[in-house]
Amino acid sequence: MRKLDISVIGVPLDYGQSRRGVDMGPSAIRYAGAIKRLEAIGHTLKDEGDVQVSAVEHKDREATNLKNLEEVVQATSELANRVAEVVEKGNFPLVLGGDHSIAIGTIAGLSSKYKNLGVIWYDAHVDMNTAETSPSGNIHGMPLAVLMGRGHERLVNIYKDGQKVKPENIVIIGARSVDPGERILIKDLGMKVFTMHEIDRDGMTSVMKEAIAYLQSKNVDGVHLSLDLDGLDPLYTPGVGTPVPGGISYRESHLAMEMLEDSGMITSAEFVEVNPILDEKNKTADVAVGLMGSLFGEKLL
Ligand code: B3U
Ligand code: MN
Ligand code: MN
Repeated sequence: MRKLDISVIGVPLDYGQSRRGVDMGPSAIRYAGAIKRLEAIGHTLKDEGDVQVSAVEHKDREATNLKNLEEVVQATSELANRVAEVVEKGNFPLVLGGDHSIAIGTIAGLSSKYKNLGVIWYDAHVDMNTAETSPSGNIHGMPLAVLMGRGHERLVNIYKDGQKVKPENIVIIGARSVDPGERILIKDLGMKVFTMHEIDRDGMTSVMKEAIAYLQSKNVDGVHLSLDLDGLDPLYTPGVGTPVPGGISYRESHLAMEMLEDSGMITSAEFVEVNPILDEKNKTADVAVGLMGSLFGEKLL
């Protein structure tokens, strides 16, 4: 098993969507024992604290249907710098959200080191809306489009200009809520998506084997896991802003994490959308920390 130097960065950002509480995600995940859990496996942990998130004055806002654009730009820009520092010193970035718009910053920062990054997007949604297609104006429904170079230029050009990930280097797992504009983009770009249909039909073992082999065939120089807790069924992770029934089970999710650990390919990770206000006794944060255990090599025997 790899022994990693893991740098934990919290991003208490809730401006990428419309429900309060997801800004408390990093605290809930720390409270659920993330640091000790990973230290017990044998890794070295450094808690780098939280990225500063603040409201921006309203006077100079541009007219856009993107909600809280200034705040998201500010926080994700700082996050990108912090992630870049972490990878430049050779540490493994583990980012705690916050809503999923933080992925714009995480992956922008990773682009300082990885020139052909692979991404696993574990999510009920595909997060590929743009200002034109978004039904909500919520930026947490847009990060994957932004990272492929599509969307508002202030977001696309965070950290450095343009596309951060190639569409063919992305694998989406768990999708079951896709908007019409997102469907068109997926088809146009020929993206690799394992919806709940494939997971039900072929089983998680087969899906993960195929996902891992697919990314290996792209000769990626690193793989980022972006795990939205709403990828799991709300039975297991009720503390999320937009739960969608019919999701990935607790056991399938642990298996997926264990198979990723066995592959040795994951070089960074983020766990997002934990909302303690909507949760039941920190259940969702507990699941997040359990999944981290499996992803980082915890073994039963
Ligand atoms: N696709 C919808 C809903 C959504 C996306 N991500 C989450 N919810 N968590 C949207 O608003 O773009
Ligand atoms: Mn998401
Ligand atoms: Mn989601």
